Amino acid sequence: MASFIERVCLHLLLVLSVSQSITQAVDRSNFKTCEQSAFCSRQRSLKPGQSSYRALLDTLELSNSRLTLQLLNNNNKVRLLLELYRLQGNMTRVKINELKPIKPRYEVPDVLITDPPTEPMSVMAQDEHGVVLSLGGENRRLFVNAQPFRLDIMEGPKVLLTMNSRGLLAFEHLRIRKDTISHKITSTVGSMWDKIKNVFSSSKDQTDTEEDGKTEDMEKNNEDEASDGAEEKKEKEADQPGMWEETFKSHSDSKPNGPSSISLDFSLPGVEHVYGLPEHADSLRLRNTDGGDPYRLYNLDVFQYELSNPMALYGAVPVLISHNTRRTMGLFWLNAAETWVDVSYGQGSDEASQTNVRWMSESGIIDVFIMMGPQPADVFTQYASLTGTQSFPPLSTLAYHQSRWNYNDQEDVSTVDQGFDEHDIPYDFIWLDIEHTDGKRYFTWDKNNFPQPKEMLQNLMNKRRKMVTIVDPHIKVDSSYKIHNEIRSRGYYVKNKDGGDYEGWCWPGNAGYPDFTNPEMRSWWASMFAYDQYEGSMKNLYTWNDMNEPSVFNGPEVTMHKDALHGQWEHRDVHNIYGLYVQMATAEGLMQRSGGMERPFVLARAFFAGSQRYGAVWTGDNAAEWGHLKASIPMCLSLGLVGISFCGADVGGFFKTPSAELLVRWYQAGAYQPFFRAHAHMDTPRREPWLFGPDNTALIREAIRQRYTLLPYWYQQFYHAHRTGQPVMRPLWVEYPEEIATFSIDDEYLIGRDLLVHPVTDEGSTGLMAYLPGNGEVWYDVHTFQRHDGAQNLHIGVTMSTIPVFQRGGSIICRKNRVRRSSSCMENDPYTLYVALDPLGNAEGELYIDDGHTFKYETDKQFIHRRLSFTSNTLSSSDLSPDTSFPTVSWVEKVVILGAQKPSAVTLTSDGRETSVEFEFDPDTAVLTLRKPDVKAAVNWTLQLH
Ligand code: MIG
Repeated sequence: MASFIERVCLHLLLVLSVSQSITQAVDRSNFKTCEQSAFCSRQRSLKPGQSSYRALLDTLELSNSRLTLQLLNNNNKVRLLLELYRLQGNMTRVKINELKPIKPRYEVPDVLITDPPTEPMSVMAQDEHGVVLSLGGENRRLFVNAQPFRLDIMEGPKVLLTMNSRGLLAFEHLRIRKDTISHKITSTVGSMWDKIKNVFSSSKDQTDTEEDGKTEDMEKNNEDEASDGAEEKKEKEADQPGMWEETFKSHSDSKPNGPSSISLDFSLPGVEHVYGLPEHADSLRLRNTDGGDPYRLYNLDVFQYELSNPMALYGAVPVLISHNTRRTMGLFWLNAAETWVDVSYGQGSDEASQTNVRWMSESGIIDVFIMMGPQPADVFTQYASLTGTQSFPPLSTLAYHQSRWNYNDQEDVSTVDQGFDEHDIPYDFIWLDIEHTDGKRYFTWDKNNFPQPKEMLQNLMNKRRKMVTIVDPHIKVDSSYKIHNEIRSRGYYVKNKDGGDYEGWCWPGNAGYPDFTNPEMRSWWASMFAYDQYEGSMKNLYTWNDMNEPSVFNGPEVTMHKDALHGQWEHRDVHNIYGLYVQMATAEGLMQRSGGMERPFVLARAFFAGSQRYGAVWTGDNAAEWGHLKASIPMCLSLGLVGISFCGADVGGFFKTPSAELLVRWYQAGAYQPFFRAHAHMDTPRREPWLFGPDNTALIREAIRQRYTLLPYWYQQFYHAHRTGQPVMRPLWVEYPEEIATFSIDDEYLIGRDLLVHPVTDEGSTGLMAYLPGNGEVWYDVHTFQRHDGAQNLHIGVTMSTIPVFQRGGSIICRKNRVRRSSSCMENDPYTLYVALDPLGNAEGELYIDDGHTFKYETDKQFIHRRLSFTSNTLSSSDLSPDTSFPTVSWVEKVVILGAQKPSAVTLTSDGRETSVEFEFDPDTAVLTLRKPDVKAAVNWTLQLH
């Protein structure tokens, strides 16, 4: 335990760094470069060349859907086991582990939603140079080249992808420390050595039958080099710095298991654009990392992060998407250890373009899924089949959230709440940050400032509004704190390398970190959200998990020591998945407290592959700068590409103070991003929407109101994302995969297929250029209804009130135009249908309705899903899911047809009755408005234009 003096000093340091930082950028020296990360530097010093690995074809075994083959490292004779699977849905899985590791290596659990179903593979040809396997489909084949070891995936005559093409497969086998063996064969080490020998002799049983003395090799594998060229090789195999211990700043990493890193390279011929690998504050298209650092995936609490660089941030999803006009593919590197990824755009041997990608992870195994598309939508489907889809959020969580660090007390909450009503601005959630707790003890309330949490929540509930409180995963070490006592006595804390409870410094002072990788711990944690456990909680209270990287103020790189222990695994192995488990356990808690009836909402800062199943994420501590506003677009787009659709950035910027103009622009942009929350640092002046004069209040009100009118569309998009795994917020190329002009667009995106958004992100802007995609497509400005052709750059003049948004011709979008205090208040309100005709006079859309917050849509088929279509001058609503129902009173109050011609009459047919409908036609804008068709949203009807 730290002494009192130490604590005070640390605290002071912290406070100092927090306040200083307001004017500073990230302190890069707190975070490792690849050079400073021993394994990255070892791996990266290995240059492309002939691979030292050879596939031993005589070890090939093929069962129906699994092929195994040994790989031999010619230098040190260590053998690896390669496993290949052909997976259903046009995917290939490649696993590489040590054939006989001296102890198991970590394989990431809980990310894949099932053991991926396989399909049969067969050998098409085999000789001494290699094997050709059939992967089915359009003449898809996998070539295993024996020496040097290389894998090629081909379709017809084309190579889609090559693994180990540049010979960068490198697998640091687990080993016994040499100086330990030679210098200190004491009794303890001796017995350890014996144990390891036993491991070998037991593994021998399995290999005894193999020919040519392989088992002998095996015994020697890990310590003795083979005799050929042994001297030189031994030199190479000698321990390198940082293998058994590594220091960074004042921290040392004890590395009891020694080196364990892995690396593999992939070449993508014909590819010039790759995306993904969140989280980085960088462009959507990944940049060339030659000559700089690789993209780093290591969940870190990076204070004052900088833009346009590959440094690690709070979350990590090891998925890369490649795209060209013919094909989209994905690579999913299932590894939770610190990972670096090099991207190099260049040329292949035939001078055609080629992208090379190299993955390096500190521990674990190589387990990579190659998702072969071919369309963008196929890759999303493939990835969703592995890791699941976005959880379907409560409708209200798609509305506007008001947060700051902190709303001080109950009165503050109620004043802000009233402020929204006074200024006629809707909002659904108000958030309480860490100051609401009793001394940063989560699950408690500050007794002075929040003496009556239930009363406060009830007041919100009366207005059909909700609250989120923060629950962080660091627990104050305090014997009078129930949560701490329980975790300690149950042995649920992460342990330090010596076996005691790991303690670090965080908001509460000295803190323990629950071991969320332990399922027992997670279910205990979940039970703490029960209404009778979390005192003062009610059903309109939801949760925010911050600091789940985990953030440890006095830890190396502000996180946990890598040699801390999670059961048998080191923190090193599990680091990037820790945050996912925190959000998983919390979401489970919110579900359980309602007996599994209510959909949870949990916002988390750290995430991993699969986090989409547990809630929303945000981009952390951004700043009130135009550049950060711009960056929010590629950051959320990158997350959407890898399954995490529910993404947002702090509206207004967390650090610093936005100008009124920046704040307004940020509201306008945020209103069209999935997670829409204003948030601000404690030290910044208050910035509720009405504090910047009536004009700005009006602009912000209008942006938020636009969000509310579009909630039916957002909700339908999330329903779709949940069902199919398609992203909600999409880069243009996802829908226009052959349009090269869209491949590097960072400042514009689609919501679903039908809304194109180009927020204003420049100071003093009077106009911008938007690219309208699609040859033959038309786009309608949603505010003026002006129609524009696709496949062109369009100049748009902007004023402070402009939010450039276009609806695709051919689509039908449902809105609710009667905006009220909160989304729940609008539940039964009528819809207005916006029918945007394509050049042939057709349009299609959907309408999804359910109760907005329970699982009954799933368990009891309680929902309505309708297809709306306009063709041959007839708009009709038909049932997309005839076996489901939901008792809604919502009705259609208006239909607006864009790109229309004037009819002579309009008739409605519903329930076998035909009535005539009033209409208005504006010849200047070609807008036809049908007033009060007065038809229920949930029944079949047709509206015919004559
Ligand atoms: O170290 O809870 O990103 O949103 O307001 C800062 C206080 C801790 C970081 C979060 C931020 C939150 C703040 N937290």
